Amino acid sequence: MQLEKYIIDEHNNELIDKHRRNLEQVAEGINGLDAVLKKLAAFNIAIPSWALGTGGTRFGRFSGGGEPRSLEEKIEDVGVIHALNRSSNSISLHIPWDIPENASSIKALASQLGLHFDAVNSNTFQDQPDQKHSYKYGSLHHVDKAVREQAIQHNIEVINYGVQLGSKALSVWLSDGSNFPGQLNFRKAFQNTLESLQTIYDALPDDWKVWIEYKPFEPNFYSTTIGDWGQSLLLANKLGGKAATLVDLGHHLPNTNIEQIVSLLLMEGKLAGFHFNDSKYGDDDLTVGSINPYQLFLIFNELVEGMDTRGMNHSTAIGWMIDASHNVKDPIEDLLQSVQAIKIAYAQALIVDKKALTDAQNNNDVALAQEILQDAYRTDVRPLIAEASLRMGGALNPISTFRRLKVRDQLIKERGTQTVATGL
Ligand SMILES: [Mn+2]
Repeated sequence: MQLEKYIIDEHNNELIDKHRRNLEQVAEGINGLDAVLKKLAAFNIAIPSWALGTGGTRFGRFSGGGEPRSLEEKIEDVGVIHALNRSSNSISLHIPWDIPENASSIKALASQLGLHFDAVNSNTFQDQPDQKHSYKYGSLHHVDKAVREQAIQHNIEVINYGVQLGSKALSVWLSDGSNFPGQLNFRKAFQNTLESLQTIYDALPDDWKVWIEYKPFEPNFYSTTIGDWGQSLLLANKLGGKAATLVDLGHHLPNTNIEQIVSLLLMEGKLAGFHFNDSKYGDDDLTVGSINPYQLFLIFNELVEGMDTRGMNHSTAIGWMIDASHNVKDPIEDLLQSVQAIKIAYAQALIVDKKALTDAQNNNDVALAQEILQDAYRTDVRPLIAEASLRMGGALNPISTFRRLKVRDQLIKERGTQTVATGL
């Protein structure tokens, strides 16, 4: 289904007076309001193709109704999200869960909805029915060259799909690791991974990048071959200028200072992109901003400061994507909430008084530095997000519009109650 703009406008009209009052109130205290709104309007976050169905755990999966049954329907769902928030103009495909059988018609459907294709993601963490060698003991790091070769070829195949769709990056996350001490020679595992990635790197088109994601544990519980940002950065540096590190918020041990990691990766020009989610314990894949919105703000504060220092375009220089799972929520509502939370943190980071903060840092005025950050964090920037969305033709309140328009009911009518989207 497609949402017509006039339907969104109708609902906006009911909310517009209250919105204007709220905006006026917050606008007063903001320097360079127009520039902030322009940056917010330009900011987009990619939606992964695997997040449009209900997520499951290893214990079970409770799907909701109206889940997309095909890649086409997944793209339509992203179209609904983008029509509502005007901030989700791309989709990130996972191969083989979402193989574009007919690339040109898939591309045409996406562009009709104002969407393009973000990074393509390979999968060597599961065995596929028709594959010769198993990834039980890893893929790119495997002790057997034949297994490594199979995984390399898969990644090259993913690049080829991406080329057909206009993607510009390959995103690699490996589950390679070990479950028990002694199982693996760490150095050989790293060297095999590097050698495999080098072959993949050499197959990248000139204007492509490879993003190397890291994760400390799960599915392996003793070691992960690309377990942290140091290991990812080491690989990226050895590979060359087209390789960089991808940070997934959930892929850190508890209490890791992620804002410091992104600051240094940006300094090195090696921050490829970001996977947003939130967590209480580990890689929980919860809705962005649902547990620790202050951390998200602190990360964005470093992102904005670091990108401005290097003169980078906030919206396009880095890959922004949600990587989360929704076990109990409507996936579209969850994604709308996540995008809003990201934009709130971004807006708060944009309104930090940078000059005052730098002065406070140079004067070792610790209390003032904290005041400056928290002053931005405690500002209710939601009217700014709403205004940016309105100016781009989106909804003032995407979730309430989604509910008012009974989008899920229509999807259930169209697709049925028993549909199951591909993914985890
Ligand atoms: Mn991720």
